[in-house]
Amino acid sequence: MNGARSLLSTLVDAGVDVCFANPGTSEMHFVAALDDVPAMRGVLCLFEGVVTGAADGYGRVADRPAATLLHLGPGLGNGLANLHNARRARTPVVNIVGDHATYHGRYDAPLQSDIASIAGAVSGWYRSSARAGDVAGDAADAVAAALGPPGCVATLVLPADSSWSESSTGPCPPRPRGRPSVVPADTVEEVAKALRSGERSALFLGGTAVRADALLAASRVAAATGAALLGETFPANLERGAGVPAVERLAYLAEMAQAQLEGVRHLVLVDAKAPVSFFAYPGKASDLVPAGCTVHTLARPGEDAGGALEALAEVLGAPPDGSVLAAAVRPDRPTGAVSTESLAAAVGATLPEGAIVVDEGNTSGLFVSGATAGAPRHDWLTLTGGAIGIGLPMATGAAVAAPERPVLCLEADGSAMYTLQALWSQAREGLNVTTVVLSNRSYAILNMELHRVGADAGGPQARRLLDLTDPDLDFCDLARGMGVPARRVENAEDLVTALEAGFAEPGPTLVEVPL
Ligand SMILES: Cc1ncc(C[n+]2csc(CCOP(=O)(O)OP(=O)(O)O)c2C)c(N)n1
Ligand SMILES: [Mg+2]
Repeated sequence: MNGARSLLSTLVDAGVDVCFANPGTSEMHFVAALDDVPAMRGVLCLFEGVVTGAADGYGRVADRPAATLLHLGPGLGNGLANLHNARRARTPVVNIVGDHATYHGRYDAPLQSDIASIAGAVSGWYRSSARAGDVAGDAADAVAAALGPPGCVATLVLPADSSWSESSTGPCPPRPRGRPSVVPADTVEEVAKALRSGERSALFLGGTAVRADALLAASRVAAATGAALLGETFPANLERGAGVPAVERLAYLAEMAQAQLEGVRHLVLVDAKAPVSFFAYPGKASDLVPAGCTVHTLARPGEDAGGALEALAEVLGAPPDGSVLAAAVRPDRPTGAVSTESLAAAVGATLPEGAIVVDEGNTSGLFVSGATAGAPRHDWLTLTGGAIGIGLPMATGAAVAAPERPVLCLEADGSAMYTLQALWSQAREGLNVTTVVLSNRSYAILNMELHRVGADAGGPQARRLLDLTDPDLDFCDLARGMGVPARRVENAEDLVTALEAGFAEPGPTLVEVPL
């Protein structure tokens, strides 16, 4: 057995059985070994940003890593933005980067580059397997590191000779799975004391604390103490909808976030960082914690946030059935023109039970969250790291992780164009993804930011850099060219029909919504 085969077997034994891949010559033995280890599903993606975004979406939904396969430094670099988003989401990813054979490096062949530096920007764990006999053990370590908790991008570099040479060891059994550490009772007591003070308080929830079980406990705490429930602006995977306690997300715009936090004297972080402004603006605050507010940390990443919230609820004497659940309410099916409001209502009226919503709708998607608050229970995946171009790949990975669940991808037009190739992988793999392209023909948010940062009003040259016309993008033609059926809708009735058809039919569809 060569190193590549020992790698694939080790990954599969550790529960990593999907590999999103864009291979090159140095990865050929890995590719060849896929036929020896059929339990590993290889999914070809036509750009590395699709590979890495799909691995992120898979990990957020499956709670275990997918593998990537990337081609040396340039392939890794192409995938970097979505690895950055995965790092922010604390998604487990086993990031495999092929490299030249160890002895070839000193010749400085054209594809030679500083892989360690590129990987360093996003990796919580990094190793290069110097010998074929090391590969399996390194792979088992990579899976354990990726899983954490907290999850991270674990980058394993696979030199071509480590891949093709005979392994002295064969596959390696999985490492014991790490457990989240228990939050000390003292910490819980200290937070309970702050919440009992009678001063205005809020729980600030992120990471694992926005999953349903943790939200149930958080809601008990809120009901017992009057504390507000606030969520991170961009959660990795927020469970929401009818029957789940609702959490208000902190607004993207700093002044709106400041209004939400105004008067809060105790801010309790639960698997979240203290809130900061997304960008700096001249003359405005970066730190959004209000003056006079004490920040308490109930659970850090890697700690058992759900368990800590339950312990807190117990210490506070909150009744077990004290959570407040979102009621089942849907907007009426909208009629008339398509607008950001009728788009939101159409999604709210049709979203099926168990759906996964991938939200890269940006400015046009603003109202969808409100319109789906009482829709049947669903997951909401967002742009954790602010690096656009994740939506279509993330939807691809989510659909591979949960083939029985419909995936809705709300995708702004500008962001769609970064990684549009994901549609081809969705068609090839027959994934049930309904992509709604929000075609406002603009980098709309940047038009707004131009003013907010205090830059000059923006003349024609500036506007030309923020505008997506001339020529217009035809998303239906683009989708069809990659094997995905598509239609453009001109009114809300057609949008409702298109969404229902998209959810019901297997395989991908794309709906272009001119806004
Ligand atoms: C990787 C990356 N490149 C560039 C940007 C800067 N950026 C932020 S929003 C945006 C345009 C968004 O346009 P679109 O996706 O159409 O959403 P809209 O603002 O129109 O709602 C750009 C280019 C970014 N956030 N990430
Ligand atoms: Mg746009």
